[in-house]
Amino acid sequence: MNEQAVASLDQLQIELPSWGFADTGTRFGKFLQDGSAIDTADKFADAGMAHQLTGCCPTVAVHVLWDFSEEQNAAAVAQIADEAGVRIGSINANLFQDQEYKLGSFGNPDAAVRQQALAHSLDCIELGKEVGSDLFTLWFADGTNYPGQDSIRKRKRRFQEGLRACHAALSDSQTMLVEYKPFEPAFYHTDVADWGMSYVFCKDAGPQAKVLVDTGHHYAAQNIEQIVAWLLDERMLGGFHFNDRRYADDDLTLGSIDPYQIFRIFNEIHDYADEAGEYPDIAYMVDQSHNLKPKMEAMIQTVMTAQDLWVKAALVDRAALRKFQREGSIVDAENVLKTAFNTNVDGLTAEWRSSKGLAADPLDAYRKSGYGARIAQERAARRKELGIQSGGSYA
Ligand code: PSV
Ligand code: MN
Repeated sequence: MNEQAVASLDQLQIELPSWGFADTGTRFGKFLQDGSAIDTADKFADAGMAHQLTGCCPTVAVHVLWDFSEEQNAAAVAQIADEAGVRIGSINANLFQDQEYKLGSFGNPDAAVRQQALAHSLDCIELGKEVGSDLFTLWFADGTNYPGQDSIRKRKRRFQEGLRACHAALSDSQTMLVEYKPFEPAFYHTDVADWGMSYVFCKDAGPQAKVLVDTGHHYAAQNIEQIVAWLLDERMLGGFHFNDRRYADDDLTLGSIDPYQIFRIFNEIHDYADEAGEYPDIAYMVDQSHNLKPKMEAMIQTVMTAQDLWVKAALVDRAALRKFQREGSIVDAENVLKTAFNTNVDGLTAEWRSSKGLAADPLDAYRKSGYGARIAQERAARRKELGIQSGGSYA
């Protein structure tokens, strides 16, 4: 079982977000870090370093408005990625920042704004084709803040129209991922508020549309592993955004609040694979922007946590679990999960890393590499030259 669990780590390729390396914060404040990325090349360099240390983060998610520009076109960003030893991963549309989107993008009551949102989405799909990225990711800030502000049903139909048009533009190899979020920035109703709405939209749009589960985008008591199990069974789970949450936001480190929950999610994936004979095709992506933790360390910590919990979930004794489930031995069945969760897997993750020529502890290797101090010094100096405000001492 141990060997299988170690080998299963090959299935867990984790995409890092370009936006996770730059200075970001909450709407109340940003705490700047000297070592944070100033430009796209910095973001890719950091992601490349994280991949070099962990061996499982070969792609980087990009946010179109933040990573591409007139001067920095698809070919230029692809070249930056190549130089950093990684590839461009999912293409994330930005349908929430422009002034026109005050009343929404795909759901906007004004047809001209909906057209603008669609045109941007189609550009993202084309960009994906140009850089060889097969994932097109959609998250919508759309919704309303007050009862009566707009027709919920009309907005739903406008969304269906837009999503169908996106799907029609996909190449055969492209998948469109539709993310949901219960609230924020819209607080009365959100157009894609939960997995059911995302599922309905995807089914309506076409076979290449799948649901994206951001682990932070759920109400507190929601059973996320059940959502995952259902989506797996329906072959509708397209990907994850990894993070954790406490109250309202989604930017805490994966597994920092409730590691057992992530274990239970991974358990559903291993269980599915055990039954199906193969792992499902899922995009595992990090979506975290750290305001307090040093960004590189937080990213490496996230990847290591994901690997730990993945291996623990792979250690679940499925034969025993099925037997206890058949017999109705609830205590024993639950203990099968707990035993796996409580197993120390440091030796197993180290074994996988050593088979790839990696250090047993990537975080320790990062700290010893001096990379953090180097980027803090170099970027602080560059900020000074550019006249950009510099941050604190975090590396
Ligand atoms: C929204 O909260 C979200 O989770 C979406 O995935 C965005 O693309 C990402 O954060 C970055 O804003
Ligand atoms: Mn997300």
